[in-house]
Amino acid sequence: AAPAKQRIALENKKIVHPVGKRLVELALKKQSNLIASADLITSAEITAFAEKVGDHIVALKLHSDIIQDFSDNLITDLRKIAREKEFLLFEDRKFGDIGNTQELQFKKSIYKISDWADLVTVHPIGGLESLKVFDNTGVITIVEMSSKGTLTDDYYFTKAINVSEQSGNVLGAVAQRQIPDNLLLFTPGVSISSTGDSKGQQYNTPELVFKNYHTDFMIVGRGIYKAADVKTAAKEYQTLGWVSYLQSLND
Ligand code: BMP
Repeated sequence: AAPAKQRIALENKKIVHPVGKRLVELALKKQSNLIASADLITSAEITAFAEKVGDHIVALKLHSDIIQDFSDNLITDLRKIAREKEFLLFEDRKFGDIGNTQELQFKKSIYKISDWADLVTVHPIGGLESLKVFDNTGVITIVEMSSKGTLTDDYYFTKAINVSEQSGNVLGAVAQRQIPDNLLLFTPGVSISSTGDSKGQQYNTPELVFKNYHTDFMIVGRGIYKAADVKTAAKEYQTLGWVSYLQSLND
């Protein structure tokens, strides 16, 4: 592979989307590039998790449609914790339809994602115009997946990046490689202790993703929420992520 270009520090990235700017601001203030994925299935578990990890993260990522007792109360509680502990709410919905359907899913479902999500993920498979419907919510496109055998090959990646750069709603992308500096890079598939699972997930270490991919934000799920001590694990990932980020500025 071609050598990675010099990393641009977060504060020097040309991010214009207000939610992207806020995320960068939070990262610098909290010295964290950690997004915790709360892939838990009850409201009680999710709010308890948010309380424990809140100080260490810049965003809490949810999959609303796995929550068995999802309600407006959960969102009220999470918004309060997010305000107190200063992190954003990130719905990993991975929209992937025509604009009109995405708009209905975004605004009209029982999850009312448009009411509360600062960030949402979208597969840009529906093309540029399908991304218009997300209003002021920050869109993060999935341009490459972390799982073994993903169909997001170089051809798809290049086209998906082009669409992302053209859309004013998109502030960043999910990928496992460096992307243009006008987009923030979000990288899941990060673990300190595991290399994968039995369902195709593949993990890299925080050191690798900051050094090799020049990621801006790492997304960690089981590495934190399955830990015996969730708060300590979050702090560990935060510190290792931030040190790795700073180190990558000098490489
Ligand atoms: P874990 O660290 O437990 O493997 O969780 C990773 C999280 O990131 C999951 O919520 C998954 O849906 C998400 N994710 C991913 O793993 N790979 C991708 O390419 C895109 C994702 O959103």
